[in-house]
Amino acid sequence: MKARALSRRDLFKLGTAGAAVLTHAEAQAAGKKAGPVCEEGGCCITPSGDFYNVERGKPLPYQQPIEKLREIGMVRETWQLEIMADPASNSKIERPMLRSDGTALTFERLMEIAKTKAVSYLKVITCNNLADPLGHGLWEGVPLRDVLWECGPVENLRHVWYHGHHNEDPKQIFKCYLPMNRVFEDPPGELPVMLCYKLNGEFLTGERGGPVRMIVPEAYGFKSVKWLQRIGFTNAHQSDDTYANGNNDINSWLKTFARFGDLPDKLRAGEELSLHGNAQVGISGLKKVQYWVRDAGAPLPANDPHFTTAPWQDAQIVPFDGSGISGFKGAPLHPVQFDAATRTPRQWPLRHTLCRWVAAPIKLAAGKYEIRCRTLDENGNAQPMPRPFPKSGRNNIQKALLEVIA
Ligand SMILES: Nc1nc2c(c(=O)[nH]1)N[C@H]1C(S)=C(S)[C@@H](COP(=O)(O)O)O[C@H]1N2
Ligand SMILES: [Mo]
Repeated sequence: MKARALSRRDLFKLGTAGAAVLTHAEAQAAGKKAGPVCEEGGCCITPSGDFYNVERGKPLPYQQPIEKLREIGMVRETWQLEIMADPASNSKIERPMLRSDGTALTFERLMEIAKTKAVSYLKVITCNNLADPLGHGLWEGVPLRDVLWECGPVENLRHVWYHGHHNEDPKQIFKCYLPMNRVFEDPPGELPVMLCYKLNGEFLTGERGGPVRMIVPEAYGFKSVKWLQRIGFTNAHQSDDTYANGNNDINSWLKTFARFGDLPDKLRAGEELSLHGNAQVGISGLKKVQYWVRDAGAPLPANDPHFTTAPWQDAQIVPFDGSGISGFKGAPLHPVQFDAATRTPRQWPLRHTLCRWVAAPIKLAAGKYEIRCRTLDENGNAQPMPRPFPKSGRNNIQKALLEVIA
């Protein structure tokens, strides 16, 4: 995995932020990746180029010359997706889609299917191994089931696996599995797994995983395989994702948690402090974001590692404001998330998205402070419950340090 550059927020969290570190606006002005920090509006839409990347591949497919990209099918004109019964399994399908006989799925054919089946929805991409979301946007694609159904599935079908372009080097493969039933049926209120070709109204760039990537709405980033190349129907009864290596929990749903945005690390007494940040809305929804300011010198509450008895204060979730989202215009918004008549979210925040929160300004006396933020999910459970284990996604209570100078 390629390490990403430390953002200002990372530094802030380490308590080392200084005047020389770029703010979000400065990062954008300097042409650096700005991540999904949202400084205005309720909806933290990340421009495609501002996403942090988590990617493997030597070379990375999108960094190759255009002739090579054409050759390996990593441009829309030459992209082909193969769908087959896993040769290592006894799955039966009637109509595989193969390169060898010219039946592989082309981008043109995908667009044909999209005319009647396309959907789009908001989703945050988060790596279970990183504290911050990588980016959030409106993804458009065709439900995977609509393409798999054309292959005529027959029997012995328990999972699908899929992988991206990997330089034909088995060591570089990045493979994922999904239960067949997850693909063919969405539980009530859930979004479809999709073959995705657009983000925020534009075709996917190579950096973002184009021509086509998988998007799995409720899952961590590793299920959303980029540079999609092949799908297999298998009778394997278990998932065997590449990401199962490294102790990752491959069955984890997105968790709910709050993060701070750009905050000062020093203030003068009498100056107002406006706490703000974003919150990831996981499978269990988001009821509240809360913060807690404490004197850094005072003892922490005894026998309460998750600070459940601390005097948490409520922050406010910023209402949805879609004014800046050009991709909404013609997008085939999914009815699970959006009202068809008003083309606005049915509620805010929505599950699997990133929202913005702010707290009423406060003034603090001179001293050193620790400031924490957390979420309460729709079930009323405070983060990091019910699953505080980092390998299924990080949802620790974030701590920031602040010095108020007399
Ligand atoms: N083909 C391929 N797809 C991939 C990966 C990869 O290395 N190769 N990384 C995965 C991981 S671990 C994450 S967290 C997300 C990151 O998506 P992003 O780079 O669009 O932010 O992509 C996923 N898809
Ligand atoms: Mo990841």
